[in-house]
Parts: sequence; structure tokens; C-alpha cells
Amino acid sequence: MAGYDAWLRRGRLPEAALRAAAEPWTRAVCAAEGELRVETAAAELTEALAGLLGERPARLRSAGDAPCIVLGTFAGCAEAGAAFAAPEQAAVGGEGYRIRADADGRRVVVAGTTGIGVLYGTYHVLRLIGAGVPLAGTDLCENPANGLRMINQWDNADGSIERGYAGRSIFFREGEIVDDLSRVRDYARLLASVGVNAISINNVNVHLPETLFMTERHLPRVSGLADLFRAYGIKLFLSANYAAPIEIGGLDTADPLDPGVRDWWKAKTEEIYRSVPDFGGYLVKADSEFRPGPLTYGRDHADGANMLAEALRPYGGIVVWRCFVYNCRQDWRDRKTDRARAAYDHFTPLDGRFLDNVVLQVKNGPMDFQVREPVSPLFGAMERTNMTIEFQATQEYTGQQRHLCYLVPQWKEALDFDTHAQGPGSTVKRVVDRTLFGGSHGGFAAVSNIGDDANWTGHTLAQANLYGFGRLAWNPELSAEEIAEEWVKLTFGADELVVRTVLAMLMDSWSIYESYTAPLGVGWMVKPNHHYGPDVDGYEYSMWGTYHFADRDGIGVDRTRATGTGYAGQYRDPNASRYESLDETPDELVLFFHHVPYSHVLKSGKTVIQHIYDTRFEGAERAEALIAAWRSLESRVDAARFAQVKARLEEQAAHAREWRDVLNTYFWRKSGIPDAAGRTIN
Ligand code: GCV
Repeated sequence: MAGYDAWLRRGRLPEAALRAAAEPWTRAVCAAEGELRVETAAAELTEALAGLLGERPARLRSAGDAPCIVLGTFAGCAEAGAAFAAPEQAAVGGEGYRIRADADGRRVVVAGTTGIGVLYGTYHVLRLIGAGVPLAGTDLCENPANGLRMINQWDNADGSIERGYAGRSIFFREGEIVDDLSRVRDYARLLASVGVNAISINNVNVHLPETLFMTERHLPRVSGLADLFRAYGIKLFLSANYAAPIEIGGLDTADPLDPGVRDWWKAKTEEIYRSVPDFGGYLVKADSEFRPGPLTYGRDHADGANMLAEALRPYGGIVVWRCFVYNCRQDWRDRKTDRARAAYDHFTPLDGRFLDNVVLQVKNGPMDFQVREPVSPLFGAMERTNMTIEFQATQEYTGQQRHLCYLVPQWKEALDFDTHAQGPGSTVKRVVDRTLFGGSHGGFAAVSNIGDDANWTGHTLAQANLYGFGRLAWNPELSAEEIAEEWVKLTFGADELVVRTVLAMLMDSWSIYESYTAPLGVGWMVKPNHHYGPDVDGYEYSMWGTYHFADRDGIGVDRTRATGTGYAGQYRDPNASRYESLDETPDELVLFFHHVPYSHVLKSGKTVIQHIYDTRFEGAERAEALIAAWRSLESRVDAARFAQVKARLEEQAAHAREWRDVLNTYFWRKSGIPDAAGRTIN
């Protein structure tokens, strides 16, 4: 199946140079201790080497003098223990590893404190081999920056996937967990290979069929899934329905302070742990978009989360509580209510009230995964609360995997944003890795972009987002470019032209997508419900709180303290004053923070209207140019993947023209201001 192996390709490396770089250590794999994850590592390495090099390595239980790769924990494997001095071992955390290769090609040791670390180290070795990096002399130590590196599936029991663009669920069909888990196992391999260590398997919108996953009818199969993921160091979570005590427990309330409700959750949680002893915990979307929650009972989010946290605490489980909470029944005539404010307004008063095993999951921006948003001000605002950042790998608003949009550069911007919570350098990445405020849990979550399409992600190049998420969660210091280059080499091989071309396509893609869709940070302008394709007023007169306020004179949302919704004041200075000031707000966010006339001159020197026209024309051309770039690789990429990507790029280019024309015409008709370059606008 074209693209199925993704970045774990196991076909023989075509390049002799790559094969040579891997010699001679790869003739044998030594793993002695029998630990679950070390065994996984040995199996992965053996299979991968057999495929890549065309020769199956021997499996040794003791290394002796043979050239080989040794896999083991410091305590459980004599060779691994002997290879590293005590201080070197002490520098390795629970999921970290060391790799040391001698200079003469006889021995590579991959060692960790735990089997999980050994597994991650093994995937690191495979990355090096796949990218043609010679192993000789390698000496490195890696620990993940973030504790929680989680994937959220939005899969429903009936097999559909909310906002899924790559086929049906690989987990569920017709209300059941699937029998054949081979596809799930390959997914676990992909996730583990980039360091993902947690997965919630069902959609955060939990309806009755998914609520039933917590019952004895489904728990044996949930347990089977957890067993599978355990072998890859991944903890299983369930998205929980806040109203479960009513829907499956026969109670008449879900009030978090009701003793009967509390007891119900304790008993239910105990039951789950009997089936899944290392169950990760609950992911919860409460009081959001019609989902039930504690507010119904006059309680707050801390009451709700803490009740679940108490039930999970005896077993070491955690509650991941989402902050995507806003009024989705807003009156569009009311210009004072601002959806962007909502998460901050709901949650900051609760700082310090959440139990230790609660972690708040905050979307990167204050709205909803738009192509451009500012960073959520919540990150700098809750010093006594655990927090993770939520990204959306599935491309709901960024082209639905029919358009190319490599999101790692966008995610990097969010992570590098300085909240100034404790002075300069208080970046978001330090909030979520918990080095800034302390706290027991933090990290990254991403909404998955995979389904049962043969290549996992629909658009083959969208695999880079899943890969990039894991790599970035492990090490947010990696650049978007480094990650993309790794991914291209592992996925397509080391051909210089392929690497350079695909890298450039990926690195340009976010900017290209932004340049023909909603301008200057204002967001939406998509067709309602499915969110694909241009419809400038699609959400303008709706209840969802997502407006651009374009009229004949101007466009944008006034979110200043002085005259607008006050949202800009949710940041700490200097961000608050920067966004308050029209002059200081960066161009790309001008319409997010300010309502301006079309004639307003941006820092770029262009007026807003001319910026809209120019970037839409350029955007469509740049989308077209992606096809030419890809075509130049025709003889260098296998035919199936070549054709698949080409078809998507052609669709993107046609669709970019549609975006260009709909937006340009809309703004020309609204404003009556002609294009300075005199191009045809209908
Ligand atoms: C899972 C957006 C999406 C919804 C999604 C929601 C969320 O509103 O359109 O499909 O629901 O975000 O993140 O909970």
C-alpha cells in the first residue's frame, strides 16, 4: 500500500550509501532481559533492519564480541549497564535513553532506565540509519522535554471520525471495537517511533455508544487495546461523558458534589482499572458545544474535574480537562460578547483550585485552530494549574488534507510565544513543560489526522504533521525545518532534489494556505458545518461567535480595552499594550485585534484592501507552483505516491483560485475600491 509504512519504511534502502552507513553493527541485535518494551524494541529493530538492508540480523541473547546493536536497561542488561558510568546513567530520565557507538563498527549500545527509553532509543537509531547518518562515534543522551505527549482521536463508535479527512476509524465499526487490531498496532508503532506516550481513543464529544466503552460489555476489548499500546509505551485514555452517571449509571444527576455521583465515578474508575491496570485517565470536554458539565448544577470546572481526579488518584490516573468552553449560542448582533475571551474568563478564577492530577488542555489559540490566531492568553495566566497545549493535526480549517499545510511552523510560533508571566523568556513551551511554574503534569496533545486511508492521512504529505507533532512534543527546540527534513528523508529517501523540493514545499505551505484564505488573522470565512471552501459570510450572522464585521468601510474585530471587547487586556504586558495598539500589532493579526478601514496602511506599506487582493492573487499562483515543483520529482518518487500527491495539489490549486475569486469579489463589491494593479475582479 503506497505510503502505509510512512516514515517507518521497511523496504530495502535503494541507496548503497545509506546501507553502507549502517554497517556492520546491523548484523545482529542483542536484547537479553525480556522486558516488554525492550522486546518490542528488538522486534522493531530486527524487522526494520531486515527490510532496509535486505538481510535479517541475528537475534542474540548475549553480545560477546559480535558486532551488534545492544538494547537494554542499565539495571537489566549487563552490557548496557557497563557501557555507561553512574553519572551518565543518572542523567537519563524515565523515558530517556543513551546511544553510544564505538568508532570501529563493532558495538552500538542503546540503553535506558526503562524499557520505554530503550524503545525510543531504538527508533532514534532507525532514524539515523534511514537518514543515512553514519552511526560510528555516535554518543548521545536524550530525554523528552514534556511528560505528556498525547494523541486525541476524535473517532466515534460507528466508525466515523469527527473532522476526519482520511477515511474511517481504525478503532471502531458499527458500535464495536474492531476485531482485527493489526492496523492499530501499526499506528502504535508510528506513534511510539516519534515518542507519543498517551492516546485517548474516542471523540471528546462522547455520546451514548462511546459512553458504553466504560461498561463491562466493552471493557475486555478496551483492555485488549491497552495491552497493545502498552507494548509501545503508550497509555490509553478514554474521553468521558460528564453525564455518564445519568446515561449509563441510572442516577438522576451528574452533580459533582453529590455523594452518589462521586461514589459512582469511584466505582466506575475502579472497574476500569481492574481491566486496564495502567489506564491513563479521562479526557473531558464539559460544558462546551452542548456537552454536559458541572455548570448545569451550579458548580464550576474545578468541582467537576476534581471529582474525577479523586476517583483516579488511587491508581495514578489523571484528568485532562479541556478549556474549549464558550457560549455557542451567541447573538451575532451583540458586539460586546467575544468568544476569544471565554476560556480565560472561565478558567483563570479557578487557578490553584485543581487537584494535582488534573491538567487543563488549552487550544493553541483562543478561538479554534484557525490558520492564524494569536496565542491563547491562558498560557500565561494560571501559575498554579497544570497545563497542556492542544494542537489540531487534523486539518479542519487548514485545507482538510486536500490542501498542503505543514503545521509545525505554526505550532512553533505558539510554543515560542513569550507570555512574560515571569518576565522575559516565559515562553509557552516552558509553561507546558512545567519548567516555568512547576507542577506535576504538562505537555502536548494533538487531534489526530489519521484514518483508514491506505496512507493514513489522505494527503501523503500530511503525514509530516503527525510526525512533526511527536518530534516537537519530545523536543520543542527542534526547528520546523529540521523536523521536515528528517521526515522527507525517512519517507522518500535521500535523493537531494527530492529532499530540497519537498522541504521547500512543506515550509512554504502554511503561508501559501494563509495567503488565499481568511486574511490578517480574522479567521473563518468557510462554508458552515463542514468548513471546507470559501464563504465569507458563512458564519457572520450565526450563533458561533466567529465574526469579521466587514462592511463597506472596513473589517476586523475590535478587541482592545479602550473601545472593544477588552480581550487584548487578557495578555500581560508588553503583549497587552502591543495588541492594544494598532500601530504595534503585527500585520498578520491586525484584523483579529482591530476594526480598520480598508484604506488602513499596514506595516508592509500596503493598504488592507490591496493586501487582500495581492495576497489572494499570489496565493493562487503559489498553489499552482506547488504542482510544478512536485512534477519535477516525477521520476524520483514512486508512481503511486507521486500520483496521489499530484492529484491533491491539483485540487488545491483549483480551490485556491476559488478562494481568490470569492474573497476578492466580495471585498471589491463591499468596498468599491479597485485593485491598484488593475487585475480582473468580477
Ligand atoms: C470535537 C470545533 C470542531 C468540533 C470539535 C470542537 C472541539 O468546534 O468544529 O468538531 O468537536 O472544535 O474541539 O471540541
